[in-house]
Amino acid sequence: HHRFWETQPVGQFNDLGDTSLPEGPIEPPSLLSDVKSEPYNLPAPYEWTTCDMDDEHTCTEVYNLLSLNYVEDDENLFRFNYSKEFLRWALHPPGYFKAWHIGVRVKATKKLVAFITGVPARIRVREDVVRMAEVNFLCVHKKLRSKRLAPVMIKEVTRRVHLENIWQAVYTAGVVLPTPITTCRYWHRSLNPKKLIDVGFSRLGARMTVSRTIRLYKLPESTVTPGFRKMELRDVPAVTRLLRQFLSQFVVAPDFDENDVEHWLLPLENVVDSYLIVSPETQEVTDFCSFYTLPASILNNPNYSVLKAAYSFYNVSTKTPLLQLMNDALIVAKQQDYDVFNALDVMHNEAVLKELKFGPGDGHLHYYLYNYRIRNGLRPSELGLVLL
Ligand code: YNC
Ligand code: MG
Repeated sequence: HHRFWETQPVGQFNDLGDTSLPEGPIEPPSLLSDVKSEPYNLPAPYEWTTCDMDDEHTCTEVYNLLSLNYVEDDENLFRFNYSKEFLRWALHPPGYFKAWHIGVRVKATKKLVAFITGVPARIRVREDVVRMAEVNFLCVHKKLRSKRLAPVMIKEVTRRVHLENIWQAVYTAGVVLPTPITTCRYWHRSLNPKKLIDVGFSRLGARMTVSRTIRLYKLPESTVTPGFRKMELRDVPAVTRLLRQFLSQFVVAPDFDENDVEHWLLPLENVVDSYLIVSPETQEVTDFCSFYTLPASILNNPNYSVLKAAYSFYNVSTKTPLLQLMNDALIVAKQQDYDVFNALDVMHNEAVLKELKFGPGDGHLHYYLYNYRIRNGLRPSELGLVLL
């Protein structure tokens, strides 16, 4: 039973398998003049705030809230530790709206205690390119949980999205809500197995020793594909063409233009990294791979405080096999001292994860659309979208 979600225009569990329901928007857009012009009411001790992430003090407040209260693993060993640079990047794509970066403060002390964000995106669902909000970073301070603050925050971000004449959204969560369009699994590739075992991220396999494990995950010192190099500004047009062509095969995928590619994929230190392969013969960009940097705080370990994790982002292989391309990504991640390389089983990833010595994680990542129905549900391999 979902007291809040049952009231929202999302696919409901009861509707699953009902082939009479059409695909597309669940509710038509309202008139903009009918969108509530005042924010939703918060419980009396709290007030809304719009977070200017360019403001160093505000950005630090958001960083502190998330670093202490955002997503943890099931065993509470790790907590996501998005960096300030990462948050600014994630929240400032082309055409972003500052009003969609929403905080809640305690009136009396001005302490920031909750947060939710949206950023605009064009998402293609089959043939239709739909303007959507990507909603992320929903967080309520640990001391204010289970007080039904989250539904108010979701309604408020929805209101502010509607004010921009946008009526759909996409989001991911580790919890099951009505109803996922697909459910993906994270896979993990050890780069620093000794540390991963020490901090409880992985366990020593049966009949394995630490030294055998280190040997198992050893990678070459340098990348193997000729023409493999970091992406530069001048590559934006070629990467955009390559990526658009590649993403066109998936049922749900972003509709990236050159501005989006420059923002989301041009390397930004400790935030996002992209590499490509230029054919030595034709000078064409033939292949592309990328990952973003999302460290995790290691909770209660005497020896280590941070796990440095890379997350596979978008990979396009046309000439170089995906296996070799992602192996080169692993090699550069290892050179840059990442402890682990994570990837979802989206796009074509599943086919290469096992051979690259990724192991399946526990826990799932569910993908959702707001106010857009997809009839049958998708396989992870039909999804061409990675959120942060
Ligand atoms: C969640 N993650 O089911 P029902 S992911 C959505 N996403 O409602 P309360 C969630 N809904 O079931 P708490 C959710 N988690 O009764 C819980 N809910 O209908 C639902 N954790 O509210 C839940 N960040 O305030 C229930 O719960 C209702 O105090 C209960 O707060 C929840 O960013 C939360 O995991 C998650 O900080 C804030 O537990 C809190 O527990 C917390 O009593 C740690 O809420 C951090 C964490 C979530 C990461 C993410 C994506 C969010 C998507 C939100 C939905 C967007 C919809 C589209 C809006 C734009 C539309 C347009 C156009
Ligand atoms: Mg609450």
